[in-house]
Amino acid sequence: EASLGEDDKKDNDDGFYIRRCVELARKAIGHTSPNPMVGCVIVKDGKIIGEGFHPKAGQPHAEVFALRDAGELAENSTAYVSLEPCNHFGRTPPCSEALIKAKVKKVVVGMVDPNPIVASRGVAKLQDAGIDVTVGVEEELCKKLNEAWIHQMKTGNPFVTLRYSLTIDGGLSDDLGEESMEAGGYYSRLLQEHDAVVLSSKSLKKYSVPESKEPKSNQPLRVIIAKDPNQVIQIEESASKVVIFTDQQTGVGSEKGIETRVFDELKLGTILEHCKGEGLCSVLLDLRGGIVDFEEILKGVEGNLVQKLVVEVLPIWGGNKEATSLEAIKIGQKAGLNKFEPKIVGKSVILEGYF
Ligand code: AOF
Ligand code: ZN
Repeated sequence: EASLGEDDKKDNDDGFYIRRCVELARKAIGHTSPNPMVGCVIVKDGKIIGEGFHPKAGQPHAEVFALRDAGELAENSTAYVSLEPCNHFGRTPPCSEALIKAKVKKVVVGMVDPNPIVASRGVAKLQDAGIDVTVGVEEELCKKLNEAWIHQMKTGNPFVTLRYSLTIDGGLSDDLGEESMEAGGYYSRLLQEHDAVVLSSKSLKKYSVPESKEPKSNQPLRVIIAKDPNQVIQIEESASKVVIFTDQQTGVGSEKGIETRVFDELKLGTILEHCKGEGLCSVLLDLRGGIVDFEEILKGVEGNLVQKLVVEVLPIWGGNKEATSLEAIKIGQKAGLNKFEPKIVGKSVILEGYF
């Protein structure tokens, strides 16, 4: 993504600096879970004197890095943060206190923290200390940045993205577009953004287990749904973790002692419940090869198990029309796909929607 230049500053400086916070926060994409991505800039006399972002759960928050960067100049400055500063002792001490100690004059916050242990207490603490606080600048952008984390924080359930490919004549396809797996390709980015990807073992016959090609990327846990009885799943050595989910009927042999979990029934609900139990905050359901059938996916959508839909339309003909029946159309309609601007990625069209 292009960096923000002086030209983007326009007349609304608060918006400009919060957009810069979001840009900084994104540097840690895929690395902060179960924490959000957060960016912070310290501004004095119209100049940025400090910048920081939260790199990883357990490490200091964005504000701490930005204040360190600014040093003593932080006195009488304005701090911009994409998420409300925290006010609790968690893995790290409260950022509200760090801002007060640094004697900042004003704090501009993108959005309040939905975390019940923070929820407006950070803002209150700053105000009690006489700091001028503005809340809700570029709020939509800040919410989009952490859509998965916000959902997980509010519901306790993982944020689930459903993905499938359609051919130009509306059939279902097991293919990905040529550029989709490359660095900058949308699939590579999806992998980077999610804690886990759920795949069908059927898709592995034709494709190797996908890994994000983004530089220094997080690699999601790869959950492989074993659908072929007695299939031996062979997986190349890789940095990312793999786990096989299977049911009692199928059973599955695995090479190199890959971790295998056996369930009574491999239903969408069971799969996601297990992901939740493992502390996974976001899950990508990649429908290639079929994880569960569309009827069940539709039920999952209706039961609010799935939050987001990403469809890749490939410039080829002749996908499987039977599998795309009525349910697939209903799923697309429910996600309001027609309201969204399609993106052209390589030779594919990508549609995104929310349920
Ligand atoms: C901020 N700035 O950069 C982040 C915040 O376990 P801890 O101590 O890291 O606390 C995690 C919580 O702190 C997280 O759930 C969220 O509410 C807040 N994260 N807050 O002011 C940051 N990462
Ligand atoms: Zn904090």
